[in-house]
Amino acid sequence: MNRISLKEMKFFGYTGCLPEEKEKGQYFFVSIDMLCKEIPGAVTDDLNATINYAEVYEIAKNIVENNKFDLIEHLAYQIGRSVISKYKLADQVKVLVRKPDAPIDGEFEAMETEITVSNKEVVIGFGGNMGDREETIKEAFRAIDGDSDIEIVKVSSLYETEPVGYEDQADFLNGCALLRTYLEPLELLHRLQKIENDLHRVRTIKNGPRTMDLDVLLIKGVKMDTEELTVPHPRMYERAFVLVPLKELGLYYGPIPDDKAVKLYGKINFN
Ligand code: PH2
Ligand code: MG
Ligand code: MG
Repeated sequence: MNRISLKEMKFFGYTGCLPEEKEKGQYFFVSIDMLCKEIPGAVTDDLNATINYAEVYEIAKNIVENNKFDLIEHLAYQIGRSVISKYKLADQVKVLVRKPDAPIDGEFEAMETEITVSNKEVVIGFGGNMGDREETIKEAFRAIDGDSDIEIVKVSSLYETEPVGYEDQADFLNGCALLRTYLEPLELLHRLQKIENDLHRVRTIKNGPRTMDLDVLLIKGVKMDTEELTVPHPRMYERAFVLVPLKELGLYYGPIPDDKAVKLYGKINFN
């Protein structure tokens, strides 16, 4: 991968667990590696087509000087998040923070941490079977597009699908989309839930009618199983209404159950 780095920037800051560290402060050394699949400025010699390291320096300096976090890990994470949110070009931002004068009685070079923040590919499924289904899907994607922390990479066609689970309800319009985001899985989930709620999603019957359902199906490199979110989505491989659009996007190659009809409905134009 291509890389732009800032090495061993020296700042005075107040991060530390001990009260004396927060009061007196100490020097921190910060290094940042920004890894990018492509740096167009390398080819075009244009500062606007790359990451301006002078701006990254200012971001790091401000965060170190103006916060009193307990942990150097958290300081590194906050720097990484600020950098990646400003520079979508970066696929990965590694932040190394060293504290050579940590208040420990003994001999050492430094206490150090390295934290990586990365943009990840995320696959979501979407669907709805109430109101103007097509318009609601467009609105959902306008909202996702309007979130500067989430990039829409590609969206499948829409499919008209018979209801699965609770069957006494109208047919759905479904599809899948590939997104790119550095948000943590639960942060992303909460952003998508807010969009569902804004589109008047009311939660009553399990698997019942809804204006808009936005489900996190897959996150590259992530497996998790918590109360709020399980990734990969535990039922996705049983559902043709998920697998057919996934296959269209080139993200699935396996068999597709044929117990419920899934008909191509059309492409959407999001504008
Ligand atoms: N969603 C469900 C349950 N059943 N059936 C179809 N056809 N499409 C859906 O999106 C869907 C469903 C739970 O989210
Ligand atoms: Mg669902
Ligand atoms: Mg859901």
